[in-house]
Amino acid sequence: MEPNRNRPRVAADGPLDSTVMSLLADRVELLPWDATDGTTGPLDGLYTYGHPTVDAAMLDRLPGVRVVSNYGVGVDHIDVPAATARGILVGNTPGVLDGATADMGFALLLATARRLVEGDRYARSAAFTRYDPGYMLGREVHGSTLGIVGMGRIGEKIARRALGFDMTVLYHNRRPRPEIESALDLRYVGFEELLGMSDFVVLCVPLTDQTRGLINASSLKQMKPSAVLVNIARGPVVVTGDLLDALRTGTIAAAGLDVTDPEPLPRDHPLLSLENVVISPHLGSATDRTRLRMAEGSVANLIAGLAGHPLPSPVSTLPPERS
Ligand code: 8YV
Repeated sequence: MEPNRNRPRVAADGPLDSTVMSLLADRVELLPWDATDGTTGPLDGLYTYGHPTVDAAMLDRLPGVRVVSNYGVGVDHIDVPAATARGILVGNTPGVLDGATADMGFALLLATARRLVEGDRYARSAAFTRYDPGYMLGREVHGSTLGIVGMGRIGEKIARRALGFDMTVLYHNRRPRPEIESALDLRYVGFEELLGMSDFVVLCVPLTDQTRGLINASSLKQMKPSAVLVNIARGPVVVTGDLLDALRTGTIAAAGLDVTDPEPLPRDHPLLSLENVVISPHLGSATDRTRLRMAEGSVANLIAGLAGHPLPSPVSTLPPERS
């Protein structure tokens, strides 16, 4: 069948957010992701939400694509240099989800420290017959030391929340950020120092070649046996098998994971049976208001890119001769 060329053709990975669907209706022809195989006609744009992979081979198959818009901030699934080299704009939605993601990081930190999910299971079970002052003792959050790995927008929001919990806050980042250190009472330390000193380690880094496998057997050994690891970044920042061993053997005390590798974990994965793990299904930005802003931002990027305009929120800009 001859493709309808009245509207730009965009392949989108589903299921799509209902706001995105309504904002795009009548403006683009939405096609299933399978259309990226190039056999059903040319495409003008791609719309993703944290996955699937957009690599150089796909872009070579689809020479008409002018823009790749991602619903979310992390673009580790997109080969941004390959897109840029082909004159394709890539857009994401930073800024709008920092507060919600930091809230989730803190929710996991508190839930893991105070054994909230384990307690919920116990409170619902037949085993709970009377209060016992000795059961389910958790870890104190207030007054403890928090180590934030990755001091971008989300890391900064985590630090602000930690102030309200009277925590000592250490951070490690590619570069120190002296401009916020005194305002937020933060201290920049080396990665290993952070691991050794922190009661809670929260991961807020993007997934890159440098951060893949950052938390592995050797880094876990440098943490306190009483420490809690919280991952709100990307699953592959942590080596899953090494984390499992560390949690089983008491190298660290507990983990709160909003992301895993793989995601989801296989249903029979041993991590899922550990009591000292709290896992959420990648809920970092999952609030109604944040989702609305992500939908609006990602659609604005897509429409701008299709029209040949600069993106309101570009991941990278094209060299002058291409833009
Ligand atoms: C999204 C995220 O939920 O923005 C990100 O990078 O991980 C989350 O906020 C994810 O991209 C799927 O939409």
